[in-house]
Amino acid sequence: MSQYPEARFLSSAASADQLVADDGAEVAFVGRSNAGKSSAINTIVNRRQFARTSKTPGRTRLINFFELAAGKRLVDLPGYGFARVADPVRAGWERLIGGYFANRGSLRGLFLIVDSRRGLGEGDQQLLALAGSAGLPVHVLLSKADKLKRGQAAAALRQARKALGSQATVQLYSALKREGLDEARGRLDGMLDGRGTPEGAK
Ligand SMILES: Nc1nc2c(ncn2[C@@H]2O[C@H](COP(=O)(O)OP(=O)(O)O)[C@@H](O)[C@H]2O)c(=O)[nH]1
Ligand SMILES: [Mg+2]
Repeated sequence: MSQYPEARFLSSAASADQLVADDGAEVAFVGRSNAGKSSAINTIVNRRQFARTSKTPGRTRLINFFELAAGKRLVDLPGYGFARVADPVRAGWERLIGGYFANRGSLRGLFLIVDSRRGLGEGDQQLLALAGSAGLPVHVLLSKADKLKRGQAAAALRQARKALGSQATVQLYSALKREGLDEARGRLDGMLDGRGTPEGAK
């Protein structure tokens, strides 16, 4: 699977007019603050500090664009669900992300990062609804799976699959143990190459 050795940071956007040119194909990573999004990006792209990991959740409020290869981008969206973020900031988030989902021609799909110990939260459900309205395929990474015992992890996967139904594909993922990498990379490449949802993936 691709590891994108030429991957590089492009730019950050704080508003819709700062997005990079809407051509080629891109996949956006999104999730609750602290879910493990930056860690997932770093392992999938195989760079230690590509997207920064943070112990201060909710700090990054920007859309960060990375070029993986010519005409292929990975987009790191700001996290949500952080209690200390004030309401006006939250409203700005919804406007920025909602507008981006609805109007971005090059956006092929979303990776939704969900802490496997917490399961799908309210913010995740809202995100899934936004993605559904925009007709975007979603792949869920149940992150930090190394923190669960094998049986618990299997139960978390079953439960998420049931809750998601046909809204998204889902897998277990551990950035720490580098588990689930091949499946995640395969799904990322599939979205970027326009192969859609793999048969029997749900
Ligand atoms: N045990 C474990 N910890 C993880 C994993 N992924 C992320 N973390 C930790 O969870 C915290 C938040 O991770 P980060 O990637 O910054 O989350 P983000 O806010 O969603 O970008 C950090 O302390 C990470 O070290 C994982 O797979 N296993
Ligand atoms: Mg992060």
